[in-house]
Amino acid sequence: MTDGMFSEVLKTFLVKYGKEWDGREKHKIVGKTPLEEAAIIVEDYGLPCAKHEFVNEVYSMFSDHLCKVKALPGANRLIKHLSCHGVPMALASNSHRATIESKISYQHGWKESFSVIVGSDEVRTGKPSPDIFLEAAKRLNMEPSSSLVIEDSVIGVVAGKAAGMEVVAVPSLPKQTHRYIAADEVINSLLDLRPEKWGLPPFQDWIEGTLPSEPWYIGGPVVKGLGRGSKVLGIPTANLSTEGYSDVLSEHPSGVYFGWAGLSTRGVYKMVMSIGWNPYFDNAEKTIEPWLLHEFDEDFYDEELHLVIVGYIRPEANFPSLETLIAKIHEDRKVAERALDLPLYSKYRDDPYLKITSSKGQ
Ligand code: ADP
Ligand code: RBF
Ligand code: MG
Repeated sequence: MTDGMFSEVLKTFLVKYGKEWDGREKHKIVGKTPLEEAAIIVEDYGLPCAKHEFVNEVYSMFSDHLCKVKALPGANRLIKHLSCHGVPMALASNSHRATIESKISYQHGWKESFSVIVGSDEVRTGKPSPDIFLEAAKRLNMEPSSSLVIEDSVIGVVAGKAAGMEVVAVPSLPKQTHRYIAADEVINSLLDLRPEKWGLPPFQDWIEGTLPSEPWYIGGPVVKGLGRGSKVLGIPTANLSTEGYSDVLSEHPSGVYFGWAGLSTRGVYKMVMSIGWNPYFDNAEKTIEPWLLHEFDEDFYDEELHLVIVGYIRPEANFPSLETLIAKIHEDRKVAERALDLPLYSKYRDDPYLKITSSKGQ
């Protein structure tokens, strides 16, 4: 239950008790069983109800919301890929089996892809005990040592390692990598999983260093950033405000993307950008930083900038020096410049969104 929807339900629930959910407890409940979750929240908020009452109430509210839960970025792609290649898959969660089943019933093709489901109510102890994973391997008829666990919680990583499995962590909260040291690898999103590293068939949808996506759209006036782009890196980025884009941004992991940029009074240009916290600078705020691949004679703050984003290049990374960061960004530029000439991507140059002169909206 580590998705945004659960926070929404909790918020509503706590209001009934005159309390406010501030999300601070989020890292404490990630990966816990429903009862453990309840114990933490009931205690932290001093709620006048018993753990099981909490569970019953919250989960009945929650089940009304399950149909709105969106798959994580890259989840459908991964599931389709593995099931096309006949890789046996299990869903092993600290949630109860009934919750898991109703949750995945809204995701197209998932039920058929997971031949085994194990909930924490089906074993003696939930994660971090290895029971859930060992039971999953047993039902799949697989050796634990030849199983790969993909986990978003620290507790789950510990459970996977205790089961003798290889574990890739995909933290559900940003800036948490350091808490996942037990994992064999920590990746930023499922888009970054390289199945061949784990003896699984590689993805075949990468094209010349880029991963195509359905186009997505963001735009608004160019705002002041932290003043580092041109000054520190020699790479100006026309920052957009993240306000109003929380939905789009939560559907797309932080990382380096590319596409087309339309400036209301000037034209349409190739564009490569980073979205995220810029690990090298460890910014407190998430920023959207498009670099328009064109030489301009002047600044264009406050001008309307519209972006059509057509693909992904890589996750944001930290670098040992400013020089290596700059070199990497120039490499991104080359990848984007070349890819945008492919018909697959070049066709979006004519997207009407790039020519709209009014503010926001698609
Ligand atoms: P800030 O931190 O305020 O974003 P930057 O040093 O990143 O400052 O500079 C970005 C500004 O430079 C943009 O807002 C824009 O007005 C201008 N600019 C000039 N050329 C470009 C370009 N090729 N791509 C993006 N912005 C550019
Ligand atoms: N910053 C990072 O800390 N890590 C990165 O991997 C990274 N990649 C970037 C890729 C591109 C294409 C661009 C335009 C910027 C990238 N930056 C990255 C962001 C850079 O640090 C940022 O533009 C400056 O901090 C200016 O605000
Ligand atoms: Mg900038």
